[in-house]
Amino acid sequence: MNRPFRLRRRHPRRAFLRGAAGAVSGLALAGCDNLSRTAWFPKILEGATTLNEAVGKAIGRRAMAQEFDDAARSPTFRSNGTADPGTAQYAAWVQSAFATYTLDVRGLCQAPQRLTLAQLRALPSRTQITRHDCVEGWSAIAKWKGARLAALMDAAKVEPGTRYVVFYCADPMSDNPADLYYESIDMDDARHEQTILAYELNDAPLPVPNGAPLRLRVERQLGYKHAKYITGIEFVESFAKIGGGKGGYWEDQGYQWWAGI
Ligand SMILES: Nc1nc2c(c(=O)[nH]1)N[C@H]1C(S)=C(S)[C@@H](COP(=O)(O)O)O[C@H]1N2
Ligand SMILES: [Mo]
Repeated sequence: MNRPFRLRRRHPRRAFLRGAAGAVSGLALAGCDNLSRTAWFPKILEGATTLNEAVGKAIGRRAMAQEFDDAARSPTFRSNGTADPGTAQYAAWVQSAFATYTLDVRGLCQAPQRLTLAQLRALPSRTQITRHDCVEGWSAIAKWKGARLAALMDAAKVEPGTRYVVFYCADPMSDNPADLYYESIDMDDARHEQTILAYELNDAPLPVPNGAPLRLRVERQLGYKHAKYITGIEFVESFAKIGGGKGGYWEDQGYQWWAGI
């Protein structure tokens, strides 16, 4: 657990428990600090998440997240986590207004891609007004436009053995420049109608604090699954050998991989 203090403060343990507990929140929150010291409490948490996953699957993974009309949009959409990757490479992309940026698409596919932002904008797109829910206890409604991930997968000719899509990000999470934010989702979420690689927020190019030039919207999942500053996408059958092996930066710190809402 080599994570910087600033990040620990933004994701306090208590807020994580509150988000992850979901089904047991009524029971658990009153005595959260005491309960978390007992041996059985983490098992309950685990059980609740597994139950959520089972319920999610029973309801149907294709079900749509709620969409809203323009009037429901929040006055602003805040930034959370990294607000600027702060690397020389990223600064150079900003300098070029992302004309020099490319997205690297690789892994289990017959047609690996290297796409410019213009090429990403030319892919079949979707626009949606949805609510973002962060485990820290805030939500906001905004309009997103982006390339459908399913369209990109078709262009790349993803192999049948693919089980997960991994998203590699530009922002280092510690002093180690190789310790980059990353995330992963399964095929149900990857091919979901509302899963897009967003390049616009509220009718404007995606701002730097919200993940410019490209961030994931995976509307059936909590905020930390929505990778910002995406530089690479990989199709894999397992994420066991990627990063800490748990499928995402926060998952490697103990968050659940499944964050369905
Ligand atoms: N690359 C990267 N992606 C990220 C994060 C981050 O720190 N780095 N934070 C996550 C979290 S916890 C949330 S709630 C959302 C916040 O998106 P926003 O900054 O547009 O509000 O991005 C997610 N994706
Ligand atoms: Mo979050």
